Amino acid sequence: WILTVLTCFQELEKAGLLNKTKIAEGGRKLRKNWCSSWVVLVGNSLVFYKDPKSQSPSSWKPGSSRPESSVDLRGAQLHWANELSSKKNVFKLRTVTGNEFLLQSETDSLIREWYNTIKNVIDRLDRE
Ligand code: I3P
Repeated sequence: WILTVLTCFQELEKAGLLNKTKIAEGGRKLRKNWCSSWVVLVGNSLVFYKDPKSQSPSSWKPGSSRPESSVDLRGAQLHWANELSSKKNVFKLRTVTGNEFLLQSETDSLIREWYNTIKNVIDRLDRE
């Protein structure tokens, strides 16, 4: 089981807080609703959790730590998209199913790291 645990840790590539909004669902445009999200890149998926800071301690339950949503990165497209927002440091992630997300951070280095890490996963999956 130690091997299993090690494998799990290897697959966890990155985690952190980003601003997120979904802008399309199945190709249909949605109204923006920016919120802070705890983003975890694990294996082939980007998983979104509610920002722990936005939850009061009294409302926290073990069950509430389940993901809000997750995105399969296989076949996904990633583009810088500063033209799609008044915010800086924005990129767009589009899934094969036509769901589109904008992700943003005020910190240049942080958003670049996220972009590069997600891009590497997408490129790796494209080569498989
Ligand atoms: C939206 C909100 C978003 C903004 C969006 C507005 O208004 O202000 O923050 O996106 O701009 O429409 P509302 O709250 O009334 O829905 P950015 O912060 O990314 O610019 P947009 O419509 O030009 O995308």
